[in-house]
Amino acid sequence: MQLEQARHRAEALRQLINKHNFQYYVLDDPSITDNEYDILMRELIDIETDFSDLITPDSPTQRVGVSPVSELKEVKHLAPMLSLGNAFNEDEMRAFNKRIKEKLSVNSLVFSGETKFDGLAVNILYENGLLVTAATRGDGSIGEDVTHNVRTISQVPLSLFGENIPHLIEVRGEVVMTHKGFTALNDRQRDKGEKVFANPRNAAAGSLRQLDSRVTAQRPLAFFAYGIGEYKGKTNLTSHTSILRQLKEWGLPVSSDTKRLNGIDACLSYYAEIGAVRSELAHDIDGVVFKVNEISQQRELGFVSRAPRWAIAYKFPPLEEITQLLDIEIQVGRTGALTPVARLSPVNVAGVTVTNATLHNIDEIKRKDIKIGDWVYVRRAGDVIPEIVAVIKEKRANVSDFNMPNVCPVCGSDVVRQEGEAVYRCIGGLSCSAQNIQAIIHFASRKAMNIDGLGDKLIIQLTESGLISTVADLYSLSKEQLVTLERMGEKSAENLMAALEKSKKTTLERFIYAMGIREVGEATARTLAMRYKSLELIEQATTGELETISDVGPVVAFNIYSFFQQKHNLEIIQRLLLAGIYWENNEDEINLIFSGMSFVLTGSLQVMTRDEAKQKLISLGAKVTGSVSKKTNYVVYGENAGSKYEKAIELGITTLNEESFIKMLEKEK
Ligand code: JCF
Repeated sequence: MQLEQARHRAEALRQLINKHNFQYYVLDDPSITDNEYDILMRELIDIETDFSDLITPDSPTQRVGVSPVSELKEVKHLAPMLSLGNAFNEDEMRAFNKRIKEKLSVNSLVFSGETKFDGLAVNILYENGLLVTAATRGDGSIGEDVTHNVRTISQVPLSLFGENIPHLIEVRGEVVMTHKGFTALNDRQRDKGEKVFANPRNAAAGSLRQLDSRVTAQRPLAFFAYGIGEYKGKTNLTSHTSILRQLKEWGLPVSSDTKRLNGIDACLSYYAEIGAVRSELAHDIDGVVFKVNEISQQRELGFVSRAPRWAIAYKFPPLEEITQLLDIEIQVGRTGALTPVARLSPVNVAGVTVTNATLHNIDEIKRKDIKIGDWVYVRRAGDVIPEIVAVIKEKRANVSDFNMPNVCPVCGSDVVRQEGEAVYRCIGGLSCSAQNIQAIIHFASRKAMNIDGLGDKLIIQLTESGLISTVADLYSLSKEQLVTLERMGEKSAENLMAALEKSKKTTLERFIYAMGIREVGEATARTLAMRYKSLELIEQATTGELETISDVGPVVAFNIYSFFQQKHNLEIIQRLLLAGIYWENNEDEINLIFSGMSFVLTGSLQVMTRDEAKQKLISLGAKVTGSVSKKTNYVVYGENAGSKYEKAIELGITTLNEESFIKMLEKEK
C-alpha cells in the first residue's frame, strides 16, 4: 500500500472504530458484532505496524497501555477542582435551599440532580478536541498525572467529536468500577495470589494510580463526566443540564440518571427514588448531588473556601462496614451439605443490622483467607445475603483457623467430602435432625405434597415439640395435638387438618419428588413415574436399568437405588401409604394431556423462554419439533416469528400466540 493510501485508510478506520467505541461503551448500543469490530481494529493495527509514522495519539490502538513510568508526575489544574458540601438529612437540605434562595432573593429555584459516583475524581484536559492530560484531583489545585492510564479507559474519548469543539476544555468526572468488574477483578487477584481490594472505589483508585498502564488496561474501569473546569471556546452553556448534554454530544459518557428538578421537594423525591434503586445500580454511589441549574445563578452564589455555595451532596449511608468475625458456624441442609456461616459482631449496614454472612464453602474461606477473630469488610448489596468482601490483614491478632468438622455438628454422624466437590456432607441422612427438618419442609412444599399452610416455622415447631419426627407422622396428627402448639388456634388447626387430608390424593411423580431423593427433581421424578408407572417397580429397579433412562446418569441412578435400599425409607413409604396417600395407577393420572401431539415453537416468547415452553410440553407428553409439517398439531408463535408461522398458516395448522398457549396450559392443569 502507498503511504497516502494508507493514511486515508487509517484515518477512515480510526473514525469508524471511534464511532463504534462510542456506541458500545457510551451509548451501550453497538451496531456491529465484536468480531466485525476486531476485524477493523486488526486492519488499523496492520497499517500502523507498516507505517509507524501514521500512529496518532488518538488512535484507538493506543489504549492498550505503554511502558511503565517511574513515578506519577504532578499536574496543576487550570481551574481548581472543587469539593462539595454535604447534607445528611432533610433538614440540612432544606437549610441549603433556604440559604441560597435568600442569597439570590428568589422564590423558586431549579436544581439539577445526579447520582454521586463513589470513585476517583479526575480532570481531563482536551486541547482542540484531543486528550492531552488527565490528572487525579489531588488537593484540588495539583493532582497526579494519570494520562497514560486514563487513555486505556475505553469510555473516555481520545478525541472529541461533533460541533462546537472548544479550543480548550477541562472535563471533570469520576473514574469508577462496576460491582461486577470489581468481583471479577478480586477473583483474578486472588487466583494470582495478589492483593484484593476492599471495595470498588479502592480498586478504581489502585488501578488508576498504576505506574504501568498495561496493568490499568486490564482493569474494568469506567468513567462518567459530571462537569467542566477551565473552558476556552464558543459557548452556549447556560445551565448545568446544558453542560451535561453538550459533554454527551462530544462523546463523553454522562450518567443517565440526571434530572432537572423544580424546587426542593422535587429534590427530596429524587433522593428517595435513587435511594430505592441504589442497590440495583451497576456502580456504587454514595449520595446524590444537587446543583443550582442556572450558571448565572451559580456565579452570583460563588464559593465558600473550596466548595461551591450552589451545590451540595446529599449522602447515603455506606453499604459497607467493618466488623469482627466472632465465629463460623455450620448449617446443615436437606441433602446434608454443610454450609459455613459467619457470625458477626452486630453492625449496622445502611440501616440494617447485620449479624450473619454467608461463606458458601470451605474453598471460599481459604480463598479469602478468613480466620475466626478477623476484622472484615461486610457488604450488603441489594437484597442478597450480606457478604464478607475481604479481611483487614493489618488488624489481625489472636485469630484461629477454621476447619470443617469431621462430624456433623447437629447429629454427630461422619462428614465426607466427595472427590472434586467443594461440599462436605453429613452422612446421617434423616437421622440428622437438621436434614430431617429440611426433608419435611421439602415434602410439604408446593411442588411436592402441596400441604397448604404447613410452612417452615410450623414444621420446626412440630418437630421440636416432639409431635412429629418423620413425614409419616404428619398424617397421624390430630386437631387436639395441634392446638397445644403456641400461636395455633382452633381454626388454623382445622385448616391444617383439612390440608393434610387433601394432600393424600396425589400423583406418583409428586410422591417420588416429595421423597427428596438426592438430585431427583421434578423432571426426573416425572420421568420415573412415566417409565415405571408403579412405585413397586421403581423400588426394585437396578442401577443398570435406571441408567438406561434418558437424563439419568450413574450418579442419579445410584442415588435412586440406594434410597430404596434403606429400610428406614421403605418403612416411611409404607406408613404413608397406610395413612391413605394414594394416586391413580394409570397413565392418564400422570397428566399426559398432549400425548401424541406435535408442537413447533417459533419467535421469541416473553413470559417463558422457548426452552421452558419446550420442557413443559415434553413433560405433558408432547413432541416438540423444529419444522412445521402436515403432522404438526400446533404452532406456538412469539414476537418476530417468521417462515414457520407462515408455513403453519399455509398448511392450515392451528397457531397459538403466547397468551393463548399459556391459557391452554393452565386450563389443562
Ligand atoms: O459523581 C460525583 N462523584 C460528583 C462529584 C459529581 C459532581 O457533579 C460533582 C462532584 C464534585 C464536585 N460536582 C462538583 C462540583
